[in-house]
Amino acid sequence: MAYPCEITEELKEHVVTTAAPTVYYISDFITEAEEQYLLQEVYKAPKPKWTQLSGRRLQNWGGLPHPKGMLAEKLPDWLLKYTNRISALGAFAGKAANHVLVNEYKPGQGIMPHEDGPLYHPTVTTISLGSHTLLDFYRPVSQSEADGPQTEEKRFLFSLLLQRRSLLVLQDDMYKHLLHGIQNTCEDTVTETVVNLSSAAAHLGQTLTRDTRVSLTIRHVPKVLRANLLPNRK
Ligand SMILES: O=C(O)CCC(=O)C(=O)O
Repeated sequence: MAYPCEITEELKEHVVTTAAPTVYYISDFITEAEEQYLLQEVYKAPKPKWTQLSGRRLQNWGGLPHPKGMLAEKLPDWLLKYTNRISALGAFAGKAANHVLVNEYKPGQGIMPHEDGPLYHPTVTTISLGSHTLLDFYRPVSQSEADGPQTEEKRFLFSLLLQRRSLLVLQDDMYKHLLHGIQNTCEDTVTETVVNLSSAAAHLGQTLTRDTRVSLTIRHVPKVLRANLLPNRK
């Protein structure tokens, strides 16, 4: 199937101009019924499909990204419906998403600031299920000693409020230069550092209590090894 090589007009309507380039945020990208369906499918996966990390657990679908190439596995139909919908927005420059990371965060869990790195096409798209979260953005540690101590607090730039059922698309500087992370907290207070207040239908001073959140992080891994091209191991 052919996908648009450029971001479609439909997605362009959802650009967040108050963040660094480039963020698209679509509220209610999926319906409540679709959210329930996706959560059911995530929790139907057998126990060994989960990897337990110290602050969250995850499922990997599509293969394990690797510098030598990902040994690609077909995505299940319940994910393909949504990965194809996102590819059809032109998010992956004409390519189809072929990798999904499912993260589950209980209230009080998060993820350290990090970059997604060079194994992926430089776009990350995320569907949030079950709960909102605040995704925080940081500038990288400066190499210049003149900049003094590089605490996380000093490097913090702004946050995006991701409501349940929303789609987030990050590209360009947001993907390539900034780090993103989620605080280990049970509650979020909406302040002026949240730059997508209107599109996320939130207001200043609001306190949002976290529930269990499942995120589907949907990406395109360009370097892929096909199983039938691998050397025969006897
Ligand atoms: O859960 C999220 O929205 C962020 C996930 C993430 O940053 C990652 O999987 O690398």
